[in-house]
Amino acid sequence: MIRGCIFDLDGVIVDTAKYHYLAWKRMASLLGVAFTEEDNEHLKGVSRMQSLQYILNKGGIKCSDEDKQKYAKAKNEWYVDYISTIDETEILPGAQELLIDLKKNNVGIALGSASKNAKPLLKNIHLIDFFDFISDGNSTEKSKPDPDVFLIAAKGLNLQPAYCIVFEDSVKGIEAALKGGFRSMGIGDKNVLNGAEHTMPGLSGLSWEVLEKLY
Ligand code: B16
Ligand code: MG
Repeated sequence: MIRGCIFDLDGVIVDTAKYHYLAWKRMASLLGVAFTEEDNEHLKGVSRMQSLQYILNKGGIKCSDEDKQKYAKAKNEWYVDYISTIDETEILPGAQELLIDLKKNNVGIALGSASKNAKPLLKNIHLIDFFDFISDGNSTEKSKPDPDVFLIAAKGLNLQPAYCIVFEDSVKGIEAALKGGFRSMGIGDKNVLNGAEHTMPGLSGLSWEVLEKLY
């Protein structure tokens, strides 16, 4: 019996995963580290500082905490610049339709994103009012695969994890959902998100009726 839906943001609701990728690629190149799309898969759903650490490790680079803060700040400034002109056209197919349908059926809606830029982003694409609760990178220091960001979201909806579906495009996010005792829907390639209970290429075609049947 499902009462709530918890959505990841980047790569599920809005097409921003590519901007994180571009900004990290720029930073990696500045640091002289090769950075591929495959490397990027490891960063999806991962906090800013842990993403930076992945790149530093890959390049065998050791630096001070002060430098790390400087690099993370620069990446974020590039990312914020990329998303500054974002609008409704970058909402991923089916996302808005599903949110409308869930609202109509009184299903709790929460965000469970690792991003500290989640709120301004949701405002820019005019979807923020659909969310009953927002749990994001400012809500917890613990990064996916820790389930904390989703547990905070479920608490915000006043629901137990078992009554909520987590929609996630990252392997670490699906791992977090499973650890937290949530139902899960992988958004993307089912060979990559093979831990998820169900997988869909995107939110297109999903409705409350479909979800009720699946779960
Ligand atoms: P920020 P999600 C995650 O968002 C992204 O997938 C990940 O690439 C990013 O590093 C992380 O947010 C932190 O984002 O630097 O904006 O705080 O997929 O959990 O919605
Ligand atoms: Mg994501």
